[in-house]
Amino acid sequence: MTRKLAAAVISAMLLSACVQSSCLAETRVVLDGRFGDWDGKAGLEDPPGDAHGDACDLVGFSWDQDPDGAGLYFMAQRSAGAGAGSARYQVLIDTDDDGRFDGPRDGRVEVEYAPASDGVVRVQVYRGVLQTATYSGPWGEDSAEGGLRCEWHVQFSSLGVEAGQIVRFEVFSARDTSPATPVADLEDLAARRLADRFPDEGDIQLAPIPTAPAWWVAVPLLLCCFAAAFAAARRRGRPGTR
Ligand SMILES: [Ca+2]
Ligand SMILES: [Ca+2]
Ligand SMILES: [Ca+2]
Repeated sequence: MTRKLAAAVISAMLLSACVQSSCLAETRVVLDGRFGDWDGKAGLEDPPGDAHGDACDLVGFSWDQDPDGAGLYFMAQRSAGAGAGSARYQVLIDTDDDGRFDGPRDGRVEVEYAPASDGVVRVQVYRGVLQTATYSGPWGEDSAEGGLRCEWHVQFSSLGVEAGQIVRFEVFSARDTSPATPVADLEDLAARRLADRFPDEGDIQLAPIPTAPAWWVAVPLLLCCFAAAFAAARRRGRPGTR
């Protein structure tokens, strides 16, 4: 094996190792009511003290995509002044990226969080007016832990979202004692008995959902390296090429 071919093989092996190690190093979010797995994930702070006459003042919201592109994880954090009372969150999802959140194909995720009930989180997913999923689990801090943070997951299949789609979302908070609110008239939080909005203006747009696992990237790169090295070795072996 020539030195250049050996160098190409070693480079390819190093590339593969880098891709594999980066995949292994990525922390996956786990629905367990613990929040260390959210370190380094996408998210933004929300100003404290801007909620509308309600204890459910959002101070942070984070999100993360499933590694296999099957859905999204969310994590909401409210201010310490909120106490440990129950809360309600509403995530509106613009699934067709038309800037509206109340279309017949748009999604709505209703989340009820009860710290006093062992931090249980109940999730209801709607597509338009159709409820497509409901589930629950102990995915929030309980009262003894402060009752401020909770996490949940939404499958894209329950929203009608397919791989590669751009989606937007925005979040509202309220006491869980508030009645269900219509999606229309989004800006009038007080009339809808909602407390806070995230983000304060606009929405969060997510990049197309990646579906290819890392080895889909690594294998073609490795094949290209080997092909280039093999071609170089053949050129050097031909008479008159040196
Ligand atoms: Ca977790
Ligand atoms: Ca806030
Ligand atoms: Ca829409």
